[in-house]
Amino acid sequence: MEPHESTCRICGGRVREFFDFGRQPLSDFFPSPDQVDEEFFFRLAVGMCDACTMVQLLEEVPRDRMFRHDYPYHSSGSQRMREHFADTARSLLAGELSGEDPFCVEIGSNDGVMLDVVRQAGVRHLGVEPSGGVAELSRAKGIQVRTAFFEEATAREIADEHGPADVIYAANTICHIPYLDSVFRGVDALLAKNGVFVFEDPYLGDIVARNTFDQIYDEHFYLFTARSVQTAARRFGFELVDVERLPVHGGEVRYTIARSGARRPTARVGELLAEEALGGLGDRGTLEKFGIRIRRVCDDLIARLRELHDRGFYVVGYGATAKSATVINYARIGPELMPFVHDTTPAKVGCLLPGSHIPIRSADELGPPYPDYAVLFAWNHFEEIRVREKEFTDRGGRWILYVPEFRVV
Ligand code: DWN
Ligand code: SAH
Ligand code: ZN
Repeated sequence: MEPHESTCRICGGRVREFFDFGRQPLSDFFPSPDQVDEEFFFRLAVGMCDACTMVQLLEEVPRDRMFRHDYPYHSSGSQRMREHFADTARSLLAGELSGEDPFCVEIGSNDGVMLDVVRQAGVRHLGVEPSGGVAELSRAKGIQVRTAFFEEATAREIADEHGPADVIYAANTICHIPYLDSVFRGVDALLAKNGVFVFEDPYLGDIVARNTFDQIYDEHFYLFTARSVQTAARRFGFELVDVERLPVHGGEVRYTIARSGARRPTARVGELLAEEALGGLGDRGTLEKFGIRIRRVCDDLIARLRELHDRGFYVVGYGATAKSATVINYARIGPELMPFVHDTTPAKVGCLLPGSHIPIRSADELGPPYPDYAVLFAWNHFEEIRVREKEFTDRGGRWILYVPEFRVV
């Protein structure tokens, strides 16, 4: 095999690289100053399968390195996401979970932000969450959760113990699982005859359109489209029966999958497939052009940060996101240009950003005195953050956004 190729995890076809971010650290391991020797690096490169169009990473990071007891991301850390997941739970409860004694399984339930609403409704549920710390947090709320990776064997055990699931739901998790074949076989073993497998993940169409290239990092093994999800589902005896575009995390799609023949696909499926074909989302040329824009945005960002630094301005970062690892390490932003990144997550504060080792300070320490500029690495939470940090801009501070391109607001 050529060095810039791999074998498709779904269909065995040839995956050809379209962008290489080089050597990158684990995005969600924020070392304390005495842990910097423990960092793990890999080559972050992304390609598309010639045969089934699935966009995927070329190198896989072992799952136990990423999803550990101390996994730092807490889904409840954003007000908007709390509302999003409460709305999601309510709509499932009113629809697919409104039958007699329904059972809901969530893959990647994290701190229980979605399942807590299901629990409050008294509906049978089970979270499957390998990261022990966040699983523990949800258990403390009274949520049923199994500390495990969802895969075929786990699903069979759950089916044996609890019976079939009416809904298997996952948010920002299925794209994290390279062994998607095992996930589909597990869904086959666990899902009720007329049940649905519903999952939402960052959408390649939005990533390309909005240039949100930093959605590419170790945990995001797949970047889905309706076409690639439909093709994958069919391989395992399922059908894509609905799609819904979601505004969260910079643009996602919620896919609804049912057993083949169980449900008739909605018109929205055909519409999104047509839109993708029109936009050339399955064409290499589209992705190669996206790669050119990634390089340009990162070159521009580092040049502007150097210029601001040389002119004596004080620039920090805001949001120690997993995404930030990609942009910071690819553009080579270091503590000399950006002495701190501020974040509200207690577990991240006092630690360092992966790779760059920029120290993380709490959001409360943003000021006063405030910096001149703050680069927003949590651009997906801009509306919420600009309200929270109103004093920063009231006192003359400016936000720097780098997607879709560099701009000061
Ligand atoms: O897919 C994933 C998504 C759902 O969450 C995971 N692989 C990992 C993680 O990705 P991320 O770290 O890029 O997610 P967020 O939601 O963009 O992270 C926001 C960060 O910003 C958190 O560390 C909390 C912080 N924050 C803050 O400092 N002030 C957030 C808000 C809303 C704030 O006001
Ligand atoms: N659903 C939450 C969490 C997303 S972060 C949200 O949307 O905010 C991704 C989560 O997937 C992490 O909590 C991680 O531990 C979990 N995860 C990773 N691999 C998994 C697997 N094979 N089965 C179940 N959960 C998994
Ligand atoms: Zn393939």
